[in-house]
Amino acid sequence: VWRDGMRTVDKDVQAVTRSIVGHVQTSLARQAYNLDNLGAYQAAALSARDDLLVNWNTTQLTFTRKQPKRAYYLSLEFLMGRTLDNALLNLGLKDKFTDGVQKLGFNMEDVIEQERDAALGNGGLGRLAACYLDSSASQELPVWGYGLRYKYGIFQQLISPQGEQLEAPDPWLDNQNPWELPRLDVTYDIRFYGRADRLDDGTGRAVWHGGQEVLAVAYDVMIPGYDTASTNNLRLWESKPQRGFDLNSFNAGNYEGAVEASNSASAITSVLYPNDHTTCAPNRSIPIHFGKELRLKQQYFWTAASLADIMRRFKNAGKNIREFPDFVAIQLNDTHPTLAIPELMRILIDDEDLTWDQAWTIVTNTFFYTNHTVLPEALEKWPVPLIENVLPRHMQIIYDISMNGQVLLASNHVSDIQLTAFVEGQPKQVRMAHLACIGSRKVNGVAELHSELVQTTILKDFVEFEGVSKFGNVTNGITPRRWLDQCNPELSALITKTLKIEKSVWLKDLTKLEGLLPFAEDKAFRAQWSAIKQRNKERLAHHVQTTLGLIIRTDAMFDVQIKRIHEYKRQTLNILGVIHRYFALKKMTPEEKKKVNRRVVFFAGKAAPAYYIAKLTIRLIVNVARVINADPDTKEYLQLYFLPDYSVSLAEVLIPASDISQHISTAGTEASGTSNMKFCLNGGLLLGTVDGANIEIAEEVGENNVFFFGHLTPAVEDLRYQHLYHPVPIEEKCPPLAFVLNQISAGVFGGDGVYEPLLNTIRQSDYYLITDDFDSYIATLEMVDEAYLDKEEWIKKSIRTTAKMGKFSSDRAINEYAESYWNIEPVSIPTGG
Ligand code: 26Y
Repeated sequence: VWRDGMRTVDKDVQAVTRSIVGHVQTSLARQAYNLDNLGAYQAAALSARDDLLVNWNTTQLTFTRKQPKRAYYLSLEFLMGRTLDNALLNLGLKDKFTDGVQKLGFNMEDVIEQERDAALGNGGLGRLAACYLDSSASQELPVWGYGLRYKYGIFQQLISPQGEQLEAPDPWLDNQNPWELPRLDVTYDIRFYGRADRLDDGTGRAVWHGGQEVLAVAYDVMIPGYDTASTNNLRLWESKPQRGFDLNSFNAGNYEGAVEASNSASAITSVLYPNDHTTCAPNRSIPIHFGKELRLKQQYFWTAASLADIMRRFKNAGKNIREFPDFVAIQLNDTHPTLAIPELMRILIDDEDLTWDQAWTIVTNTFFYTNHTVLPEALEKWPVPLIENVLPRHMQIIYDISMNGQVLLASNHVSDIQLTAFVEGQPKQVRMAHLACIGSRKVNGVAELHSELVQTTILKDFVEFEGVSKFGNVTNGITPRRWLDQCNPELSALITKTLKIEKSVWLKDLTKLEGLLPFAEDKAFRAQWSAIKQRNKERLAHHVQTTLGLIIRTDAMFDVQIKRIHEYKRQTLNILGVIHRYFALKKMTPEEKKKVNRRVVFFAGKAAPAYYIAKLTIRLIVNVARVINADPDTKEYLQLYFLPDYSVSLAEVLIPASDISQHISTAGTEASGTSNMKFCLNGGLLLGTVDGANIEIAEEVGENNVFFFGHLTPAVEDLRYQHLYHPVPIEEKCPPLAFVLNQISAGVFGGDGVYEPLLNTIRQSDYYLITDDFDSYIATLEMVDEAYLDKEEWIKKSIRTTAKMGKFSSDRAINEYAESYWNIEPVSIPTGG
C-alpha cells in the first residue's frame, strides 16, 4: 500500500488508537483513563509490535520458501538505542501514532522518552552493527544478526561530587521489553570443559565429552526496514542452567555444587564487558586474568549457539553439506567471534565426518573478518592453558590449523615458517586476529587508511603469505534514518521540501543530498538552515536543564566531543585546549573580550571502569568546568559541560545541536570513527586529525570545509622514538602547554595532586603526541573561531558538508559487503496490510 510516498501499513488514526487502547486493557490490564506516560509507551509499543510481527512473519516465510543465500552478522555488541520512534518511522506510522496518542491525551515526545535504551554495546563497533541491521532490512537483504541477550547492558555512569566516574548496573529489562520474542522452543546445549579424545581411526576425529552443559535460549528482536515490509531478525542468546541444576553433581549427592553450577550457567549472559580497546585492565595490581574465563565462555557460548542454529536452518533446507558456503556467509565483527572458526571445523569433522581438507575449504569460504583496531593493547590473545581447560577440542583444532599453515608454508618454500605460528609467547597465547585472518575468505578494515595499516602492520606477514587480494576496505557508514530523519526531524523536512523529492527517496539514496549544493547560495535557505540549528541548540539546552538543572546559553558556538574516553582519542588535548583558552580570556581587557567568539564546550563519554587514566581525565574535565563556569571574568565567553551517562539517545540530542565536533585521535589510531559522519550529516563541521574516516569525509566535502591539524601517520613512530631517546622538556618544546600543565599541578582546579599521573603521561613518554600536536591544535581552534564569526560563510560550509555526505550511508557500506564479500542478493518481500 503506497501512501505519502511510503509503503506503509494501511491503518488510520482511529485504528491506531483502537489498537493502543486494546493493549492498555488486555495486555497491560489497566484503564485508559488513569494511564501514565510509561503505560502509554508500553501500549503504543505493543501496538507497533503487532505491525512489525506481520512483516517479520512474511519476511521469514519468504526466506524459507525462496532459500536465498543468507549472511549472518556475528557481533558481541548491538548498540540499538530506543526502538519505538525508529520502528514507527520505518513503518511510515509516526504521524498516525502521534495523532493517536494525542487523542488519548499524551504527547508523543514524552511517550518516546519513556523507553530505556537497549545499550548492548560499548561504542562504535556495537553501534555500527545496529546501523548495518537497519540498512540490511531497508535494502531487503537476507541478513540476520546474532548476539547475546545481556541482562545488564553498558553500565550507567554517575559523576560523584568530586567529579569521579561511578558505575551503576543497567537493568534495562526490568520494565519488560516489548521488542523481543522469547523462543523457548529454540534451544541448544553448549558444552564447556570436559575431555577431548582423539579417535585412533586415522580420520582425525575426536569425541568431546563430560564437563558442563549450558542451555542457550533464543530471543528474537524484529528489525524493520525503512519503507519496506522487509523485517529481519536479530537473534540474541540467553544462558540458562540446563535443567535448573547440574545432574552430575546432583547424582553425586552434591546439592551445593549443583546450585553453584546453575549460578554459573546464567552468569554467562549476565553482563556486557565494559572494556573497549583493552583486553585486560591497564595499570592495575590485581591479576589481569581476573574475569577472563567468563569472557571466553561468553564468546564460545554465543558462537556455538549461533553456528548450531545456522547449521540447523541449512540442513532443514535439505542441501548437501558441501554447499554450505553457497548458502551461508558469516561476518565476524572483530575477533570476538573467532572461535566460530574452530567450532565449524569441529562440527564438520567430528559430527559431519568430513576430512580436514574438506572442512577447511568450507570454513575458509564461509567466514569474513572485519578488523576494527590496530592498537596493540586491543588485540585479543587467549592463553593456551585457559582454552585447553574450557574448550579442549578447540585447542587441538587450533594447533592443527597452525601446524597445517606451517606445512603449507614449508611446501611453498616460504623460509619464515613463524608466519602462521599464531600460537606463541610465554606463556603461550593464541593471537585471535591471526586465526580470524587465516580462517576467513576476506579480511577488511573500516576506512581507507585503517585498511592500509592492517595490511602493513598487524597482518603484514599474512599479506605476503596469502596475497593482497584477500585484503580489502569497506569504509563504515551510518543509517540516515536514525541519524538524520529521526534525530533531526526539522532538518529532514527542510531537505525534503528543498529537494522536491519524497523523503523515502533521498533517505534510501543519500547521494541525492547533493541537490542541496546550489541552495548554499540562497540567503533565505541559509536563514532556514541556521534557524533549525538554533532550535536544535535550544532543544539540547532544554534537555540539559530538565535532566541536570543547568542553564546553558544558546547564543554561542556549540563545540562537542562525545565518544569513549581513551588516551588515543585525546580528550586530554581538548581539555588542555579549553584551559589554555580560559587563561587567555582571563588576560584580556573588556574591549578585547567583546571580539571573542563565545563557546560552549561539551564532553560526554564513559571510561572503562578499570581505566585509571581515562577516569582521571573525566575528573579533570568536571573540575575545570566547575571553575570556569563560576568565573565571572570568563563565563560569558566560555562554558564547559561534562554530560553524564552518554548513550545513543543522548547522542541523538547532542549531534543535531553541534556547530563543530572534535575527532582528534593521534594519527593512525582511530580506525574510522562513525560519529564524525553523524555530525557532518547534520551540518556540523569537523575539527580533526588526518585519521580514520576524517580523511574520506574531507575528500567528499572538500578540505576547505573541514579543520585539520596535527602530525600525519608516517611521522608518529619517529616522534615516539624521539620522546624516548631525545626527550625535550615541555618548557622548551611547548611553553603554552607547560603553563597549562603547571596550573593544573598548582591546584587551580583543585584535586590536591590527583592529576599528576595523568599529567605525567604527557610529561614522560607522551605516547599519544599531545606535546607535538598542541600548537597546531590551538592554531586551528583559532581558525575555527575566525571562520564562525563570518556567519553566512559558516552556514554555507554547513550546507555543503551535509550535501556531500552521501557516501557515508550505511546502505552503501552494507551493499559493498553484500556484493563483494557475501555474494547475497535482495529478496523482495510482498507487502501485507
Ligand atoms: C577485546 C575487547 C576488549 C574489545 C571490545 C570492544 C575490543 C574493542 C572493542 C570495541 C572497539 C570499537 O568500538 N572500535 C571502533 O569501531 C568503530 C566501528 O568500526 C570504528 O569506527 C572506531 O574507529 C573503532 O574504534
